[in-house]
Amino acid sequence: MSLRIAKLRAVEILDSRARPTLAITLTTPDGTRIQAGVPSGASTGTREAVELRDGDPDRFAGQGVQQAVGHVNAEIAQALTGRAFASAAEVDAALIALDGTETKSRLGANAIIGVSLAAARAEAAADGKDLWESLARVAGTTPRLPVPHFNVVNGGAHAANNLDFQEFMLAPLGAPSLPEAVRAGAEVYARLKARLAKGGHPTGLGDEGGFAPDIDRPEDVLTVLVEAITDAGYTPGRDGIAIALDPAASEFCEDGRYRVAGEELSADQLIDRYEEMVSRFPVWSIEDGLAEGDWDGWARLTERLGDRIQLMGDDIFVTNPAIITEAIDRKVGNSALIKVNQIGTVTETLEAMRICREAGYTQMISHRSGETPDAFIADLVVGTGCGQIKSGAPARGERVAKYNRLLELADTHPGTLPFGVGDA
Ligand code: 2PG
Ligand code: MG
Repeated sequence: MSLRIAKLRAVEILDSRARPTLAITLTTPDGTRIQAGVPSGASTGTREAVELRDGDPDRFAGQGVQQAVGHVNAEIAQALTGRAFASAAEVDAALIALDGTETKSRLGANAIIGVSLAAARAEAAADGKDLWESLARVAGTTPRLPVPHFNVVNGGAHAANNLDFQEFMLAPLGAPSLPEAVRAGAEVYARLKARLAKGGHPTGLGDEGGFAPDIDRPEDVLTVLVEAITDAGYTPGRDGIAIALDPAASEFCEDGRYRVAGEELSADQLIDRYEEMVSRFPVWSIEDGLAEGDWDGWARLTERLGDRIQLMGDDIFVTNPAIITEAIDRKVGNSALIKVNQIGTVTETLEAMRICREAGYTQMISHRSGETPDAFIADLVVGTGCGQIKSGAPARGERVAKYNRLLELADTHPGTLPFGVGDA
């Protein structure tokens, strides 16, 4: 296979939060146009690859991405066009070398990931394969349809309510198939809306399409969720619909103290609180239960709850192969959230996932709170067979684009793609 880029073009577009991001168009010598959209987070880890933002207060309050766009259209296009690459991994290596920084800050991780996503698609096209099949070949993995994790209640940095925990997700672990899992998510979402309205809570939405009620205690949200699951006719728990949390604790941690619903807790008090939640509610996974800098707290959390539930690192691991390796050594967490733009290339993303697989750490592919309709991550989760994805609520176009792509793959590959979380 030979991957050639005839033309590379970036445009400044808007993401789902009215903030600028990049759309990339890669044109191959035969005229095929391949596109990619770049996601962007709000509750970011401090060690993520660095997005390049213009900082010009007169445009988009400093959030413009004209410099990143300019880098794609000039320096990156110049370096990549007209060359024959043996693989998308070679394109990624060229991007990393061209940028020359540890954090992709010179050309911008947003510019680099956009080109990397397009290159992965170009590789699939050159091979005559679907993107998920091509990614499975590159990663050496067995494809599988994942359990979608629907973020139905939003708080923290994603909503203007009093809720400190950022995400409450429905995980239909017991669903017999992907379409049934999607149906379960949508049906509970509707019941939840009705329950919240009945309880006098506003049913406005947060950034990821989940409801943003003014409920401040996480336990009270969990109670309503269990009621909504039951209302919709499902069984709360791992045989039916379980719950996954992303407190995004870095956002409410200050000087080693955690502020939850007006209370100030130590890491150990918060761990006690999680233990109680896991006992009282069908919580099967907690992401970023403690802050990204609290490695000792994380180790204690893992010791206490690691054999009962999934303890997933997002802000703390930032999809970084070196950090994940350190975490495995220090017995921190047992699972990693995977976001392509946290590390900045598809190749490094696949490497982070390989390290997790070899250590028995589970993985969940994730969207960002700022999204485009690009459904790349749906193909990524299927190809890598890691069994879990989160893409927000079963509502809003940029969120359901991913779930709908999964539905399409389930329909076109009946019987050949297994469904479920699988093994680590
Ligand atoms: C998270 C993500 C995605 P953001 O914390 O897991 O839900 O949020 O993209 O804002 O970092
Ligand atoms: Mg997170």
